[in-house]
Amino acid sequence: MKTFAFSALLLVAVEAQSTVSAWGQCGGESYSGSTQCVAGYTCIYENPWYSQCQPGSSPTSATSTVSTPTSSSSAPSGTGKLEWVGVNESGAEWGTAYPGTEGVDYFFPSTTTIGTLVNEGYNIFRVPFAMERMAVGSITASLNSAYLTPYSNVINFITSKGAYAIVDAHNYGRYNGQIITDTAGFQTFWNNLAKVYSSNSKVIFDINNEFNTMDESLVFELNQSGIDGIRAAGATSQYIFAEGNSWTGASTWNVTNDSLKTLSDSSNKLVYEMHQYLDSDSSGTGSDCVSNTVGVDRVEGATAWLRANGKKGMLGEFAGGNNNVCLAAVTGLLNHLQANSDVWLGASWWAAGPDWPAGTWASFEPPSGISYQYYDTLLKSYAP
Ligand SMILES: *[C@@H]1O[C@H](CO)[C@@H](O)[C@H](O)[C@H]1NC(C)=O
Ligand SMILES: CC(=O)N[C@H]1CO[C@H](CO)[C@@H](O)[C@@H]1O
Ligand SMILES: CC(=O)N[C@H]1CO[C@H](CO)[C@@H](O)[C@@H]1O
Ligand SMILES: CC(=O)N[C@H]1CO[C@H](CO)[C@@H](O)[C@@H]1O
Repeated sequence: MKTFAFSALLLVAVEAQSTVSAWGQCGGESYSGSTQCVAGYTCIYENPWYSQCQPGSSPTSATSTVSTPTSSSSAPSGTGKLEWVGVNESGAEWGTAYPGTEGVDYFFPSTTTIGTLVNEGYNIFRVPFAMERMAVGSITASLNSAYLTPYSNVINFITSKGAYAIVDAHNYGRYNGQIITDTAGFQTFWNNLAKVYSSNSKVIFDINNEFNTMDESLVFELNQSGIDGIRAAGATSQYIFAEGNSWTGASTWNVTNDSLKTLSDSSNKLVYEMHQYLDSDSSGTGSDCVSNTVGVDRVEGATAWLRANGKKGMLGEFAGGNNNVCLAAVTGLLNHLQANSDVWLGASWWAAGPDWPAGTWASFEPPSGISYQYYDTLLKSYAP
């Protein structure tokens, strides 16, 4: 209500100013431009930091915080809040020297900065690891405690704070660079690892990061064997995140991964994890976003797929650069997920981690990561 009064005042004060173009920013903390949209568009309040010119002649409610999705899929029935908002904590998967040396080839995330983010309201952290370090020499090897112990310290720290920790095998469906075809061995790997966390319901198992350029039936089988291995370990209370082929992209999910809808989970806590970047090739290598609306454009097909198949989704990786176009695209994306929170459970930014240089465009490491500085206020406003 306070915000409403403030916007109304602002509107009166700047009436004489020029108009803002379609999808442009028209309000928000420290914004000083015009709040009047071009004909046919209305300035919609999204959050205290951002209002946007969206199609329509007048808002249904000036205090509405959720924009109406333009998707042609059936109407959302979201609760208006995501269950999870957080970040990736990258570092332990770095490098290709196996098992390699901690502090040289790879790094564990900082529990200090994770604590900072938890205190800000973030409640999910995806912690990538390399299977080659967890099981050295072969995927069926017993787990390597020199790597598992410090990794578990991070996981246990996160869950002790009440947040969820995603145990992410960051392997692209490969081990030592070779596509994993031994589904039984893969099941053994997950059985071994799930035993470690079987009594911790705040752990989430992420079977594999970004399968790509491999046979879809193999992706299916690896996923299914991972699920089966985890449940057979007695880890029955946890969510499992399954990723898809084609780098688990949300924008291509509806045309590459339809077969994954038949994965089965005896605990019925399976969530489809998708990734989406907003640069020209969706790779996340560029900090530019192709348009103000690309966030929504690239996920609405996945939203429709999730709803049509009665599934839940998690946007496990996303990011945008530190510029106005990306700010609009990221805001639109988060609003879309929130408006469709009946099928989207959450989102996690790529990436925090102590060893990203602070100037790396997507760095979310407190206090000086460039994206942390630019996006923290916005992102945490979506936290549950
Ligand atoms: C698939 O999803 C994309 C991205 O959201 C969308 O543009 C496209 O129309 C969808 N295609 C089908 C067949 O649903
Ligand atoms: C349909 C299908 O491919 N099912 C497979 C799922 O994965 C398990 C475990 O690897 C296989 O036993 C199934 O044949
Ligand atoms: C490889 C694969 O599973 N492709 C399927 C992905 O989903 C589309 C749309 O349902 C199917 O047509 C493809 O066969
Ligand atoms: C966009 C981005 O940061 N992608 C990263 C995803 O994770 C892999 C493995 O850590 C990195 O190599 C990518 O740069």
